[in-house]
Amino acid sequence: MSEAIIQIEGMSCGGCVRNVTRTLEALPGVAGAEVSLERACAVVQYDPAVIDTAAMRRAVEEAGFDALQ
Ligand code: 9UX
Repeated sequence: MSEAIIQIEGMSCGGCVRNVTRTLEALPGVAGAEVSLERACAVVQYDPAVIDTAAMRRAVEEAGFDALQ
């Protein structure tokens, strides 16, 4: 299992945090995601054999937020 930190811009409330958490945790290969509104980031536990961080960022973008490396 690997850990990645993704910077996420555009989260304004706890609902955004829930949406981003659900979005990330629904991805195959993601074991868990801890999303912080204050720190504007997600700490993601994932299997690098199944998913990469670019796919995670893409999913966050599709959910309506800006994801940075
Ligand atoms: Mo809160 Mo976020 O009402 O898209 S859910 S701003």
